[in-house]
Amino acid sequence: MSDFMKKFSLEGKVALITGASYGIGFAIASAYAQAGAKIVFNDIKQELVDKGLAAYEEKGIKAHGYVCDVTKEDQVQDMVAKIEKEVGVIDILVNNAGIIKRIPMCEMTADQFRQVIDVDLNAPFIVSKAVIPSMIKKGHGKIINICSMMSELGRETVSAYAAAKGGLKMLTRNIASEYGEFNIQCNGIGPGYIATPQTAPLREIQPDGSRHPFDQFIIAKTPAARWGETEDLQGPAVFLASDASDFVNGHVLYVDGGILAYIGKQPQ
Ligand code: NAP
Ligand code: GCO
Repeated sequence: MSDFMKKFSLEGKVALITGASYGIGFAIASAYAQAGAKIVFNDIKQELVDKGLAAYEEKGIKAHGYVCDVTKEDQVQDMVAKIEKEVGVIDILVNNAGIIKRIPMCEMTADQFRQVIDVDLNAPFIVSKAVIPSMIKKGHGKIINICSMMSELGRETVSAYAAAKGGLKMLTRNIASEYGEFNIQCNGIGPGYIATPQTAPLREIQPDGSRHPFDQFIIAKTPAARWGETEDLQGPAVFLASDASDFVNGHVLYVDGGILAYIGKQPQ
C-alpha cells in the first residue's frame, strides 16, 4: 500500500460503534473492519448482541459485543472500562445508536419527546465524555456523530428527532472546538434517506401495490432518484475515521444523494 493510501487505513485502531447489531452502524463497522480496525459494538439486549456477533462472524469479522444502554451513564462508563481492559483504548467512536418517534407534536407526550432526546442527543454526550479522557492520554481520537437531514430540515411528526439531531450537529461542533487541541477530531455524517429498519414504515408497499407516498416523495426529492443504501455511507465513514481527515473538524458530511441541494423534481 502506498504511503498516501496508508492515510486511509484503520489498521490497529479500536473502533466502538454504538447500536451496531444491524443497520447503518453494522455497515460502518463492517467497513472499518475491512480497513483494519478492531470492531467493538453494543446493543441493549444480549440476544441482539449475540445476533450482531453472528452477523459479523458471517462476514468474517471477529467483533467484540457488549450489552449497554447508551442512555445510562454508569453502564457506559463500565462498558468503556471493560473495552479498554479487554480490547484496548478506543481510537474511534461512532455515536450511531438512535431512535425516532413519528408523532404529531401536539399528540406527543413530554416523556416520548424526552426518550428521543435521551438516545439521540444525551447518549452521544455520555459516550463521548466516557472516551475522550483516554483519547487525550493517547494523543489522538476520532468521534463521528450520526446526524441526519433533520439536523438541517424539519418535517411533520419528527419534532423530537429533529431537535435531537439539530442539537447533535452543535454538540459535534462543540466537541471539535473543545478538544481539537488534543488532536481529537469530531465530525458528523448526515445520511439522507437510507433503507434500514428505521425507515421501513416509510417504504411499505401500499394495499393497491403502489409505492408508499413518502417513498415517492423521497425519490422526487433526491437527485439520485433512489433511497440510499447503508453501503453508501461506508467510504465517508472510513475517511472521517482515518488520518486522511486529521484537519477536518466540526464538519457534518451529508451523504444524501443531493437532497439538501435540490428543490425536488417538478410534478410531471
Ligand atoms: P435502526 O435500524 O433503528 O438501528 C438503530 C440501532 O440503535 C439499533 O441497533 C438499536 O438497538 C440501537 N439503539 C437504540 N436505542 C439504543 C440504546 N438506548 N442503547 C443502545 N443501542 C440502542 O437505525 P438506522 O437506520 O440504522 O440508524 C442508525 C443511526 O442513523 C441513527 O442514529 C439514526 O437516527 C441515523 N439516521 C438514519 C437514517 C436512515 O434513513 N435510516 C438517516 C439519517 C440518520 P435495538 O435494536 O436494541 O433497538
Ligand atoms: C423520517 C426519517 C428520517 C431519516 C433520516 C433522514 O421519518 O423523516 O426517519 O428522519 O431517518 O433521519 O436523514
